[in-house]
Formats: sequence, C-alpha cells, structure tokens
Amino acid sequence: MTHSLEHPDRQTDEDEFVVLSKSERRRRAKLRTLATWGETPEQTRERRTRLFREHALRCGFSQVGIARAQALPQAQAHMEAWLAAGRHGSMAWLADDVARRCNPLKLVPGAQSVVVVALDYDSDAPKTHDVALQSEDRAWISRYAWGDDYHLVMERRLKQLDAQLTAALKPELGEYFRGPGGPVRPFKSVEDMRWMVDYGPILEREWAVRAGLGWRGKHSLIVHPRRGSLFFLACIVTSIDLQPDDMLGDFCGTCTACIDACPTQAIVAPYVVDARLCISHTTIEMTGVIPPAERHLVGNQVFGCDICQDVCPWNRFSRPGDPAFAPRDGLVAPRLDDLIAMNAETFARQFAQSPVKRRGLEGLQDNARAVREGRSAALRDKDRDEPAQK
Ligand code: B12
Ligand code: SF4
Ligand code: SF4
Repeated sequence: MTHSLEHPDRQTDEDEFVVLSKSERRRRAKLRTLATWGETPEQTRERRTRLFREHALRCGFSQVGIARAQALPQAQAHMEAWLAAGRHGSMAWLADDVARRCNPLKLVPGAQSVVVVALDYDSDAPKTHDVALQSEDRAWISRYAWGDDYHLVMERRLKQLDAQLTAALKPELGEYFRGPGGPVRPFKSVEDMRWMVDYGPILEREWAVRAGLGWRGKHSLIVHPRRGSLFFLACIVTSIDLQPDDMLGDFCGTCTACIDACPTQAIVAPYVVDARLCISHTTIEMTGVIPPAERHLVGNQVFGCDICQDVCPWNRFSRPGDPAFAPRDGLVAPRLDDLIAMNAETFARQFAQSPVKRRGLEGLQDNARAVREGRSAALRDKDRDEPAQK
C-alpha cells in the first residue's frame, strides 16, 4: 500500500491540528477498516479507479481516462521552444511558470494520477464548408460556441464529481491523507484533488493522450478513433493512486487534410500550431480590430475556427454532443448584417452563458465588419484579376 492514511489522533479545524477524543478515533479507525476490509492494495486501487470512472460517467462526461502523474520534460522542452519562437501570440499567460504547467506534482504535492474527462459537443448542424464558405453574406461562429459555455458546463459537472468522490472516499481516507513522502494534509478536494478546465496550468492534450482518450492529430487536437475530435477536455490531478489506462496509437497516417485546408498555414509542422496565425486566436484572443492585411484570411469567421476539424476524416465518427451545446436559434451561419446591426439587449439575450459573451458585442461586431471588408477586398481583387485572365 503506497498510502499511509492512518492519522486518527488528529482532525482539522481550519487547517489547525487538534487532538481527537478516544471514541472519535475508534469510530474513524473502524470506518476505515470497514471500507478496505479484506482488500489487497491492488484491489483497493482497482476499486477506487472504478469509483472515479463510474462517478465521472454518472456526472455526464462522455469519456474518462487515467494517466500516471509525472513531470513531462519533453513536452516542456517543446513548449519552451514554441514560446521562444513567439508562437503564443498575445497569450502571454501561457509563458507563466512553464515548469509548473508541465509538471502536475507542482500543482498537487504527492500527485499520483491525472484523470482526464471529455465531453462531446458535436451536433447535426452543417460543417464550415457546407455553408459559411459558400455564402458571402453569412458569418461563421465556431460550433463549440453555439450553445452554453463549456467552462460553465464542465465546471458544474466537475464540482458534482468532486463532491461525489469526496463523499465516497471520506470513510476510507478519513480527514487526513498523506501523499507518498508528502506532508500530512487534510483530505480536502482542494488539496488532494484539484480539477481544472482549459485555463488551469496544465497541458490538457498531453494528458489526454497519456490517459488513452485519443492521439494528437496533426492539427494538434485530440482525436479518438470512434468519436473524432469534437470534445472538450478537463483534468483532475489527484494524490490518489489509480490504475492508468493504455495509450492509443496515432492514426493520422499519411493524411495531411488539416494542414492543407488551414487557410492561414497556422499548422506550421505536424502537431504544431502557431497561434499567431490561427483564426481562433485572431477572432477570440487578440484584442483590438483585426489588421486589414489579415482580413481576407479569416474568411467568414467571426468567432473561432473549425476548418481543420471539419476536414478531418475521423470526424465522421463524432458523437452528438451534450444538449447544453445544442445550437441556439440563429447562431449557425448568422447573417453578417444581423451581427453588425445587433443591439446590446439582443446580444445579452442571444449570448447569455455563451463563450461568445467573452468577446463582447463590440468585439464581435468589429470581427463581423472585418469579415465584410475582407470579403469586399477579395471580391475587388477577383474582379481586377478576372479580365486579365480572359
Ligand atoms: C491556448 C489554447 C489555444 C490557442 C493555441 C492553440 C494551440 N494549439 O496551442 C488558440 C487560441 C489558437 C486555440 C485554438 C483552439 N482551441 Co484551444 N486551447 C488552448 C489551451 C487553453 C492551452 C493550450 C496550450 O497549452 N498551448 C501551448 C502549446 C505549447 O501547447 P501544445 O500545442 O500542446 O504544444 C505541444 C505541441 O506543439 C508539441 N510540439 C511542439 N513542438 C514540437 C515538435 C515536434 C517535433 C513534436 C512531435 C511536437 C511538438 O509539444 C508541445 C507540448 O506538449 C487548451 C487548454 C489546455 N489547458 O490545455 C485549449 C484547447 C487545446 N483548445 C481546444 C479547442 C477546442 C480549440 C479550438 C478547436 C477552438 C475553435 N474552434 O476555435 C481551436 C483549435 C485550433 C488548433 N488547431 O489548435 C480544446 C481541444 C480539445 C481537443 N479535442 O483536443 C482544449 C483542450 C480546451 C478544452 N478544455 O477542451 N486554443
Ligand atoms: S483553427 Fe483554423 S486557422 Fe487555426 S489551425 Fe485550424 S484551420 Fe488553421
Ligand atoms: S485531418 Fe488527417 S492529419 Fe489532420 S488530424 Fe485528421 S487524420 Fe490527422
């Protein structure tokens, strides 16, 4: 057994250690003994692993996988090179404390496992090339942003999962928990189980690969052989020892569809995206108006970009997503003019609890105007070139 959980003579009171009464000590010891009675350490580990999986699926996640927590020196070297080349663009926060981002043991002392959960978000609505690229008066909002904000949806479920696991494990882990070689800490989810979605200092895709949730596609996103890539990820770092999953192989093969389709050549090498060139960065992360020189490249896209995923053959297998992500009325290929004319009240209603809210009405309208200007410039260029070709 790698854990030493027996600290019956203490209890936490706002992180102060106090002495427990004899009867309380006995009661807790009995509870723990009952919880793991007759189990080998391996069986305890298997049972806890099952518990994590079952609760994650019960909380509505579509996939769950587990990896052994460890530092990722190779990913760190790649990330440092990526940052040194300035590929993070305006996202300066990505360069903060890279060593921590690449080592879950710096997030949770004594971390043993990284649990990765996924939530599908696809729907039957058309793909980028079906609609947006064909229609000059239409805009494209990325399919991940047609419904509720995934941060909110995933956070709600992670909180639920955290509460369920804490309740289920408390009898056997008690109030105290000792990570291997780590200090004695109260068994509280914030200390022994830390979950994060998206903005947490962790390389979610690196862990998704290790936890067997898919392989890293050449567009850098995680692809699963039976669900494609249209799912979100979140990680739970825990000091609980769990059974890791096997990794899947890389099934991109000789395909380069995503690299070839990217309108800005943002996939600078297989598996490496230069965020500065990525339309998702230009339309969501970058502050200010899209520079005139880049407008013709963003096509119809006013928020995010789906092109590299829409062309991926594995997305034939994508699954209908959670109802929270179902497209709201009018968000699949909205009219550019409608976006540009939208007032604050309509924006607040249409984009309540949506990821687009973050961009704000002004930002969305700046993008929509830039798309329209980019289109007009492209049409002017076409008109100028066509007589010359005749
Ligand atoms: C910053 C960020 C972005 C940035 C940068 C994208 C990027 N590729 O890094 C921007 C704004 C562009 C972006 C866009 C999108 N994002 Co984003 N993004 C993130 C975020 C918050 C951090 C990613 C990060 O750390 N990037 C830093 C770089 C260094 O990381 P990296 O790509 O993993 O770097 C590795 C490789 O480059 C490789 N590498 C580097 N050099 C070399 C050299 C060789 C030889 C090799 C083999 C490898 C290699 O090693 C590096 C370290 O592992 C994650 C959430 C998270 N916390 O992980 C979501 C996340 C990756 N995004 C996500 C999504 C959905 C998107 C979009 C699809 C949204 C949209 N529709 O517009 C697009 C897709 C664009 C794309 N093709 O990547 C999902 C992906 C889900 C999935 N199935 O994979 C995530 C996981 C969010 C979530 N919680 O679900 N995103
Ligand atoms: S999201 Fe769009 S711009 Fe970014 S890499 Fe994919 S296709 Fe290229
Ligand atoms: S489009 Fe092709 S190369 Fe790109 S991720 Fe999908 S299978 Fe891999």
